[in-house]
Amino acid sequence: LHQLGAERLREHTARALTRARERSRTLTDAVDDEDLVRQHSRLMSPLVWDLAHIGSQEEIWLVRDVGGREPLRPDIDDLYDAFQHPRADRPTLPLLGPAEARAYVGEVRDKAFDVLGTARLTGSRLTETAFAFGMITQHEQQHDETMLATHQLRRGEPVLRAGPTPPRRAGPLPAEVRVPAGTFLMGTSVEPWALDNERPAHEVHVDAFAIDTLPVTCGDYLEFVESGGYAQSRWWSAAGWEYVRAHEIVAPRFWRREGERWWRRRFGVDEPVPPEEPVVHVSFHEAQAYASWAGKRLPTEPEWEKAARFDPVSGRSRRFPWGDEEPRADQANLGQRHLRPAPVGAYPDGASALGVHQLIGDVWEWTGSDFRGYPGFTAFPYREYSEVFFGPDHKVLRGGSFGTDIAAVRGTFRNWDYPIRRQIFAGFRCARSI
Ligand code: AVJ
Ligand code: FE
Repeated sequence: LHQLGAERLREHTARALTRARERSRTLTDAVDDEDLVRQHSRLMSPLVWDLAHIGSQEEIWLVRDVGGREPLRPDIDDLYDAFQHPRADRPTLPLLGPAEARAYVGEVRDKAFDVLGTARLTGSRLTETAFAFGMITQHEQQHDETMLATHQLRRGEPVLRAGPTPPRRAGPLPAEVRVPAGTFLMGTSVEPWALDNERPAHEVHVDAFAIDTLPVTCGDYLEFVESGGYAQSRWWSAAGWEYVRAHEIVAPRFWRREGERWWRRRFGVDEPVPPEEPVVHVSFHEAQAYASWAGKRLPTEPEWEKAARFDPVSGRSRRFPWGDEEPRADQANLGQRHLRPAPVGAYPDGASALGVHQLIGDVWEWTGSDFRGYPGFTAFPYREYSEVFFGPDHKVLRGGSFGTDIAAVRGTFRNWDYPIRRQIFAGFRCARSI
């Protein structure tokens, strides 16, 4: 984006915004109005809240802040401020109805395009490389992934459609990749749409480690389940053990045992647990317990990023595992193109320089690290994006899932959540020190 002229940058940005809106529309038009306003889980907002919240953030940042235009609906700022109302309370608020919410986001988008057409794309950090537009594009895509998770929690007939995933294409792969000790450049100071928590770039020393070539599969995970892993406290942290006991958790979310067989529900369809797919809908605690049962541990965040970005030949850190180019469909399972992770080995063209597969796409990967600011972190453009979440309460996830758009993931991208959360599209891979 740094290289694009202003006109090309405008076009690129407009296309990214439009793609996000098409996806929001798919997710919200797939269900009837009653379903849009219903709360499908106390962990989630009604879909109609997400939709108007997308518009509200766009109004605040693009229309008012960058564009300097008059507010459209200052009266609803508070309703759609995520910090004012916890998700569980959102259905009781006097929210915009489905028709009003659709009209509102459309009006905001018209104004935002007007601003994009006239804004100077240099000068301030918000307009440089159209950052504010990139931030809002990513914000909409993040909520689209959240809405996709709401769809997964919703009961009833399947309403979303997508093509089948590619089969395994890779030949036999080593179980793990060994990474020698040394420094690499972590984070970024140049990625145009990188968010504050990815910045700045900084040298990090990483001790020698080994990391799994592939994410942990359902088949792998089933061995842990069948060997009584959920009933043996020795694999679990104190907090993890307390959590699975208190909630009587015995398998990943959406799994169900019937006699000798395990089934899972996937967007309204019941199917046998697919042994070759990365396991998904596990909490950090479950990931950690599996890793200790396997004699390993979760990778730290620097280990994960080094495995993904470090090129041992040039010594550089790449934007993506495969290089600096945006993801292609044969490199990563992203963007809700498929409604599930692909089998392991499906994306040999997406492997990193070190030979690690499927780091981007398929499933978010829990790391062992707390969410914290990098050395030199400065909150931008608002403290509530990242900074207020720093600390031991949130664990970092990396790499994006099948439900993450290409605009909202890259080698430096950091996601975070509570260690008990399982409704997100999260899996993991293991690592160990050598
Ligand atoms: C980065 C996915 C943790 O959904 O809470 C959405 C993204 N921030 N609106 C979230 C976000 C504000 C955030 N995550
Ligand atoms: Fe938001």
